[in-house]
Amino acid sequence: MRRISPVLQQDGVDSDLISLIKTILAACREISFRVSQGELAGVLGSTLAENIQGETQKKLDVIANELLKEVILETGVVKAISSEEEDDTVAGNPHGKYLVTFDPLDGSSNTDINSLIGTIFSILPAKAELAAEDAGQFLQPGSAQLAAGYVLYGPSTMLALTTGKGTRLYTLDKTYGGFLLTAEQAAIPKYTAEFAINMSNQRYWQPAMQAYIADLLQGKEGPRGKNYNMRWIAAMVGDVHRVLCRGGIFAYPRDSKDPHKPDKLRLMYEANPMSFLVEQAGGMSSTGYERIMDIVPTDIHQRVAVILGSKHEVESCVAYHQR
Ligand code: AFP
Repeated sequence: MRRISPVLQQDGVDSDLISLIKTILAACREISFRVSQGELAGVLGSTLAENIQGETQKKLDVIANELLKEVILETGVVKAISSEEEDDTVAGNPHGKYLVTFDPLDGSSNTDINSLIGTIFSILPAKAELAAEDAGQFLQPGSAQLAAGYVLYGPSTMLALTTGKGTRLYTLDKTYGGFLLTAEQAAIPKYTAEFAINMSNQRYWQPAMQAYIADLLQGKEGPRGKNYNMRWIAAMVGDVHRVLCRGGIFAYPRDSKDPHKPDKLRLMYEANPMSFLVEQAGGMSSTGYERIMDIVPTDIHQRVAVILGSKHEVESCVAYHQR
């Protein structure tokens, strides 16, 4: 089985970008170890703090954020970072070539129940004309991403990574300490009969999503003519991993539950990197009205509606929005 560097070299990835990716993965290996130690390492439970998103931070959120921040800034090739857990961007080397955004621990409410969690990251080109301190650096559409990936801390620790030449899956070999290529190319089936959505929000969705899910629930007897199954992991990283492995549609649509927060998922830390991975695996990603990776952000902590997965199913869902 092949290690990461030769695979990325073969894909023609810049050597600085390769070492940046490997540095991020070194931090993820450390997070993986601490996660696997659980209560023994005293990493479970909450802190007393809230992050910029108004969510209570878990101890692991803070640990993972500090680990990633430190190693990424030490590389010297990064001009600035933006983390879901930080109010503001953090400046690095003024001459750095790259920007990194990350969600250090996605699905953190799963930590205390020993369920799936992960780290999501995205790498963008730095803008030479803007200072490292300028958050405007990050206001680039997802289509500008140079690389994106997640590390899933599950029964095995897995990495999904794209640099724009397909999406590859790697598994952490804990005996040798590195990630080995275990799926050359993730390929999301075009058709599916599985959906993932938080059904408890149903009454708050917009009419298009209400109608779409209502039709899926009618199964064989309804307009879609087949029975659908449902899954919900409450960690996007786990739901997207399932979609990459066997297809499906994942949605976190706009809702009216909290008028101050119509969308839940974060564009730069969750939606863009996952959309890049999904598109590179032959899937599709949309808000229902536009391609997610075409959105030009106006704020680093912007949220967005997300519908992604098997191409034909996402197209069907988008059609309900366009009616
Ligand atoms: P946290 O990382 O704050 O736990 O949020 C996870 C998440 O943003 C995303 O990964 C899940 O798909 C979604 O929230 C789960 O939301 P529900 O609370 O509605 O299940």
